[in-house]
Amino acid sequence: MIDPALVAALRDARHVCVLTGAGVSAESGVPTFREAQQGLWEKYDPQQLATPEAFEEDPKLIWQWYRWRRELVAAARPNPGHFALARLAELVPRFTLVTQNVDGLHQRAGSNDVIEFHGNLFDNRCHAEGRLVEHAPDAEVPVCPGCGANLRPAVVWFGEAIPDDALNESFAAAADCDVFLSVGTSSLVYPAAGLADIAKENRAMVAEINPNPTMRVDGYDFSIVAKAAAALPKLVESLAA
Ligand code: BV8
Repeated sequence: MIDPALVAALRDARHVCVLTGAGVSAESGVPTFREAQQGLWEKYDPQQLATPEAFEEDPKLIWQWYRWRRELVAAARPNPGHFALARLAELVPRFTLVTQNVDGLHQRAGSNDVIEFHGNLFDNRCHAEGRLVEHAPDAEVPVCPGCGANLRPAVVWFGEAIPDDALNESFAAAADCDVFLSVGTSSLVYPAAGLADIAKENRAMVAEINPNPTMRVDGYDFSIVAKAAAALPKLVESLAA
């Protein structure tokens, strides 16, 4: 499953950068973005729900969707894929973990300094002022204690900019790393999907871990056609051996 040349590249690496997507949390029971719509949410397109327009049109509906996802994630546990990435950070001189996931499972598996490129499901932000609000009043649509505007989950919606720090730190890490791992992502959502290209342009070795190789894989150096919770522990074992 794991190409020895990839293990050798990881062993010689000064800096390893990893981008994860919904696939790394699939084995924790968190449906991927494409599979997310179950039950009463089946008839909704997540890319339509995860927009400021949808929130302004029907904040009650959008809050119901996020509460449903919060309950689902709160009941989930990190899987061996998450734990292997926390371990990998200890085995290389410099490690950067960028995630598109808003579930916080990397942190619960012990990963530090995770760059949450699309925000976090459990934090709240004032939709008008943009500032984080610690404790959201318990209401169908909680409002900002400061200005009275609606609060919303502190995630990045389609059409909204990636927070500057997350964007700049991720682009810098992709440009500086020797090995870039793209794990459990369909590589369709930008600018996250552009990080692997930046790594490639800067002569990093790029590997994809995905049971369904994406169309980008031809431009990569390694394609590990496997599930994250199977491949990542094997990769770390080989490196630690
Ligand atoms: C912006 C938070 C501009 C919310 C999310 C360039 C070209 C085309 C379009 C664009 C472009 N640039 C910008 C756009 C528009 C848009 C975009 O990319 N659209 C796409 C759909 C075409 N991008 C944006 O709108 C971004 N903002 O550009 O702003 C701007 C600039 C300045 C000022 C103002 C504005 C913001 C995008 C962020 C949206 N928010 N999430 C929430 O969660 O509610 S995106 C969300 O969907 C996730 O965070 C993630 O990023 C994405 C889902 O993708 P994946 O994680 O990859 O999951 P997916 O289900 O697709 O695939 C799962 C994969 O896992 C599969 O490949 C599967 O095979 C694999 N898998 C399954 N099981 C396993 C597995 N792998 C391993 N192990 C397993 N067991």
